[in-house]
Amino acid sequence: MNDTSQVILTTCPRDCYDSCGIAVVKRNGVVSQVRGDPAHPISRGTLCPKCSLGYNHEWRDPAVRLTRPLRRTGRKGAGRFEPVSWETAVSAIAERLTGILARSGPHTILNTHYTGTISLLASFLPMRFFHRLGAAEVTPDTICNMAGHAALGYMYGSSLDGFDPRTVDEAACILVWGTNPAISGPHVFEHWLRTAPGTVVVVDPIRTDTARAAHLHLQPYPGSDAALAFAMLHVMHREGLLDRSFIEAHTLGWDELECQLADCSPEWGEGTTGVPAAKIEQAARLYARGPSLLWLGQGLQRQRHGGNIMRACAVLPAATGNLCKPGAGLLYLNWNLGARGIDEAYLAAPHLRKAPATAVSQMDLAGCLEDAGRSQALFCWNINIAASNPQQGRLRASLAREDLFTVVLELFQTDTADYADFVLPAASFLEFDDLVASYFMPSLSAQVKVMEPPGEALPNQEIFRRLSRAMGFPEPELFESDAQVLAESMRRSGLGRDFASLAAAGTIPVPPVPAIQFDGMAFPTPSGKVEIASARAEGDGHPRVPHPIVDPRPADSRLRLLSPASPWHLNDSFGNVEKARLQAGTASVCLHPEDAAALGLQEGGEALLHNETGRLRLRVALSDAVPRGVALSHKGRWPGRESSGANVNVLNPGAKTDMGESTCVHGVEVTVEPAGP
Ligand SMILES: Nc1nc2c(c(=O)[nH]1)N[C@H]1C(S)=C(S)[C@@H](COP(=O)(O)OP(=O)(O)OC[C@H]3O[C@@H](n4cnc5c(=O)[nH]c(N)nc54)[C@H](O)[C@@H]3O)O[C@H]1N2
Ligand SMILES: Nc1nc2c(c(=O)[nH]1)N[C@H]1C(S)=C(S)[C@@H](COP(=O)(O)OP(=O)(O)OC[C@H]3O[C@@H](n4cnc5c(=O)[nH]c(N)nc54)[C@H](O)[C@@H]3O)O[C@H]1N2
Ligand code: SF4
Ligand SMILES: [Mo]
Repeated sequence: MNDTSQVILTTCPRDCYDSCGIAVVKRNGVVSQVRGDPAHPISRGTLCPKCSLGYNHEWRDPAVRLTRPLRRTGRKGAGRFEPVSWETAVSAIAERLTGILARSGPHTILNTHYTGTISLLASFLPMRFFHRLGAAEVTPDTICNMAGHAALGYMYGSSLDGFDPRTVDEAACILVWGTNPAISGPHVFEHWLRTAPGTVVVVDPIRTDTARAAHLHLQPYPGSDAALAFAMLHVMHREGLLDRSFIEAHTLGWDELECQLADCSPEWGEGTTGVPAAKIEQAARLYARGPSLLWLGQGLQRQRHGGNIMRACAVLPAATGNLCKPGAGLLYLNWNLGARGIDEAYLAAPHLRKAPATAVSQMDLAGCLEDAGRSQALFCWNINIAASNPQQGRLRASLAREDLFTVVLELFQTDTADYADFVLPAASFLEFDDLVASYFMPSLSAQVKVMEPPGEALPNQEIFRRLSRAMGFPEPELFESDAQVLAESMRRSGLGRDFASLAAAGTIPVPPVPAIQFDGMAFPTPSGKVEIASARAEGDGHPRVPHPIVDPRPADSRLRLLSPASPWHLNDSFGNVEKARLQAGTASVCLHPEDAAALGLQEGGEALLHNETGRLRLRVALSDAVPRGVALSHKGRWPGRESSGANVNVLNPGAKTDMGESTCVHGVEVTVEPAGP
């Protein structure tokens, strides 16, 4: 028996709170299984079911993956292509770009990208090419979390320095607000939140599995969270639970907020948010007593006034002194790469850009692509806009523009790839070395090559090296190899390790021991304090302080549509994994039984959802986990694989949040009625 078996550690780079450690089993040099690393503190030996299915089937199947560069032969969107050599593809793209640069200028070349992979080389190195090109930047975070970043930036000076989750044992209370880790970070949920000794309070309009596992669940109507935060502050104020000395020493503008509290009694809060006054009081006391952690979700700020909501909720830690000590603090994303020794500017090389980039919100993308004066070419990499962006109908119509030169880098033939002039096959995370930084745990991990890419697929960064060469760009930064960048990144990190040593460890904690958030009360704002009142916000045209404003309830018996994370998809990834599709079942909308009865809908029946933006037929499911007035339909389906040819984003008008020009995808309103035959 010459059977040799080998286990290689690597890391899942999906856009997920978990950043699971992976163990890849190879037999006789061939990958036989991709599973969880038993020694990894978060994954502990198991991957989530979607990754387990995807990584052991379609992601390693050359018959499903893109393996050769493709050139369009049919009309846009038809998905008809012919294989061409890399040389043909790259020189044709370079020729077309050179013409556009000369005729229309670099600002008409749009760069859309996001977090299809969050590994550092595959997401930052391509930016060197786009900076050098001078392309317009479709602001990535506006599809996800920009309102929260803007809001916390004004108040705390940073949205990327969260509490250290490793101090959870010292927290008496953990307030989880507008995130559902039971789905969006299943291992963080299982091994961090569920094992926490403190009292868990969850704020979510839906009775999610995260809410079911909590000691206390507050169920506000979507978009009413600022009022809920103000009602909690009212209780703390009335009952002497505020930390006056912290407020005095470390915050700015408290009095401008305090004067608004008198009107925000728990009874007012109940009327405004739907949360019983007694529960508001209970949550306020639990949180204020502390020490308390506050986890502010990305789902929370996807509302019309998402920025104001984030600011109002983020007052709680400052008002109660739940900051700058173990077991206290707030977390949005732990994504300060500098704190892990990663030099983002080295990776992305923004100095290659000669003039400031034209910025386009993802909410304006469809409109921009309709206008040939603003858009001559479009690059899509690490993103699947035909599935994930708003205004799906309008966007797809604009992608069909014959004169819009479109290049898509992908692992799979997605709906977006169907509109490309050239589809370039990208290597997956199993096929090249890279680095991964979790956005929840303070850690750094290795992504390790365990197999060759299928066919001629290449990592994103190598594709852009080839394009840089074809464009005749001379800068050496554009040609630095992965090995050089990994070595240089590790050297700059000051961690005293090279990539091989990180790869042997899999994941390392950085810093090695738990840190105190904003240690020494050092807030990176202009005043050095928590700016409850912000002159910068005011200068940008926003209110100086947060207000207890609530989005009006939908009129004309429309429902509020929430489309959060699905357990069987990671955004739109795994939408083509057959076993995950079976598990996810037919696309559905979940309604409260009383709403369904009033609308004449039954379990298993067909509903038509429609609004000024689009229409979509969905199977009806009933559950009282969904409150009255709300409709729930998860994101993540591939439009082309649905009988309707669309997914839930066909209903999203792409309205912008109050701050950051970001998505308010959980603020969509729809009419729901029985679908005709
Ligand atoms: N209705 C609704 N819509 C939403 C949301 C919602 O809550 N509701 N959420 C929004 C949010 S938060 C986000 S972040 C977006 C994300 O939406 P998408 O951008 O669609 O996100 P992903 O599915 O993570 O990744 C996109 C693509 O990247 C590809 N990919 C993976 N690895 C690589 C690689 O190494 N190279 C290349 N070139 N491609 C790769 C995958 O195959 C995938 O097709 O969706 C948004 N859309
Ligand atoms: N399985 C899986 N995991 C994922 C993803 C996925 O698609 N699938 N996506 C990844 C990405 S890109 C992101 S950004 C994160 C997002 O993960 P989360 O931060 O968890 O965000 P969402 O899934 O959009 O919504 C979370 C919860 O917010 C609630 N919510 C909606 N509106 C409101 C409101 O007005 N107030 C309050 N209090 N709650 C509200 C929803 O009911 C939902 O239960 O997850 C990541 N992880
Ligand atoms: S998607 Fe998230 S839960 Fe699933 S394996 Fe990757 S990191 Fe873990
Ligand atoms: Mo996201």
